[in-house]
Amino acid sequence: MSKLGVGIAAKRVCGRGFHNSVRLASRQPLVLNGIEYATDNYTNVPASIASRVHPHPQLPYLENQPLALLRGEIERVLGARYMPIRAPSPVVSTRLNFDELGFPEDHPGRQPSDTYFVNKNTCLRTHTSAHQIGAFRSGNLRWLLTADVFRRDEIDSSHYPVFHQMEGASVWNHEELVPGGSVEQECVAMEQKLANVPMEIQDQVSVEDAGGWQPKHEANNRQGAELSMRHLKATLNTLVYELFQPRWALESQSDEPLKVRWIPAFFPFTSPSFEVEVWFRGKWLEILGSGVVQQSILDQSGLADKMGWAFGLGLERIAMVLFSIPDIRLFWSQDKRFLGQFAKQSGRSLPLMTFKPYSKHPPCYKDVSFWLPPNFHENDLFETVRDCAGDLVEDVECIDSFVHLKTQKASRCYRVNYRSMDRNLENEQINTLHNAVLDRLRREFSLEIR
Ligand code: FA5
Ligand code: MG
Repeated sequence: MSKLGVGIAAKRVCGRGFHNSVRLASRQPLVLNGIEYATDNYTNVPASIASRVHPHPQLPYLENQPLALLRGEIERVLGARYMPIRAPSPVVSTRLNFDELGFPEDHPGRQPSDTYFVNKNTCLRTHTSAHQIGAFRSGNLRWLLTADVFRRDEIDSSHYPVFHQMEGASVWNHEELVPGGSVEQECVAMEQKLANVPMEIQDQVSVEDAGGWQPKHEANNRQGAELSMRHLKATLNTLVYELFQPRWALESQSDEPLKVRWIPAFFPFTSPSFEVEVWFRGKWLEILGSGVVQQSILDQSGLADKMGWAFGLGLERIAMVLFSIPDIRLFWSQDKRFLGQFAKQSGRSLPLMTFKPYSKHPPCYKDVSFWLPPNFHENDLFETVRDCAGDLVEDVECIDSFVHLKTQKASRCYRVNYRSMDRNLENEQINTLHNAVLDRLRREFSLEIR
């Protein structure tokens, strides 16, 4: 289920039953990129996150960075007709990130437990869609925007509070969306190529299940909406094929073709909406969300007479699979043993290589057990650990939970796994770190540690 769709991203079972919490505000201005922002009781950006805020996204633009190689490949596959846009600072208004996109007031994505708030009306963008209207307003009808996005989330090898997305979109005048017109010609060209490659496309979703056509489609240009959707599917199936086929061919032992499937989704800013999944290493991997752009978005963009599609994909998730990168923290490594492996190989912009882990240093587990205070969300715990230990924390897992029969107090026990990616950690150092975590939990959330 999509985080920005009908539900919240799947959380560990232990996380259920927690209430959302808002960290006590210091009321001192928050400085991000040298700019001071007023704070209030929504403010929940810790120092470790504030230090990741830059005027533009960084990693997808660094040489020898896997995320940069992947961005380059996606731009190459989609072609020069898509205007590449490097996003501005991630500090955006909640109007841009939520309201203008049609998020209802009570949408879970708006909770301070899930989103970093600078103050009530300003947040760190949680998705590239925050810039959809801006990109359209600047006059681009086809574009591909890259940004760092921020979400409060669990801690494990595939979740990090900052990750990168690319958002693409294409819209046309209604006159172009007619049989035999330029859009249909592009569809036919892409579909003919796809018909001749070894890829199985599972695409039986009914439009009704995917949110249905919009009122304006039904009233005005249903045929145009159908062509937009057809173009979206041909474009993204082509992208999936180009990205995954070389890897699939190298790894798959059988004659089985690469498989992609389209499943219904819900996003407030597209309808019909779909998620795209790729069958890889024995499971379906969700790589993107997409759909036909809501008319309200086009109206706000000054493009009321147009129609088209948009999608948003996660770069880390794809790069981890394509290059066999085992831990999402590695993307932030400056270690030559990491970046050196992604030095460009001649002739290929996206090297067909498998990352070789250069070390596996021993882990160090520390548990923390406490009585659950009211209004505490497990993301508060995750973030406190992250803020104290930085990238030395690999995983935090709920290992026990029970309710005391007499007092009815709920107890939780979490196991924190500390492990460095590039050196051995001394037990003493970890004890100091872990004690700092416990101190802060006591101070900031009045946790009764057991
Ligand atoms: C969105 O963010 C929508 N804005 C996508 C969209 C754009 C839909 C345009 C329609 C039109 P979602 O939360 O599902 O949706 O994230 C999109 C993609 O980002 C996911 O498919 C996944 O590839 C990636 N992603 C999401 N959460 C994470 C995470 N915690 N870690 C790594 N990648 C993630
Ligand atoms: Mg999703």
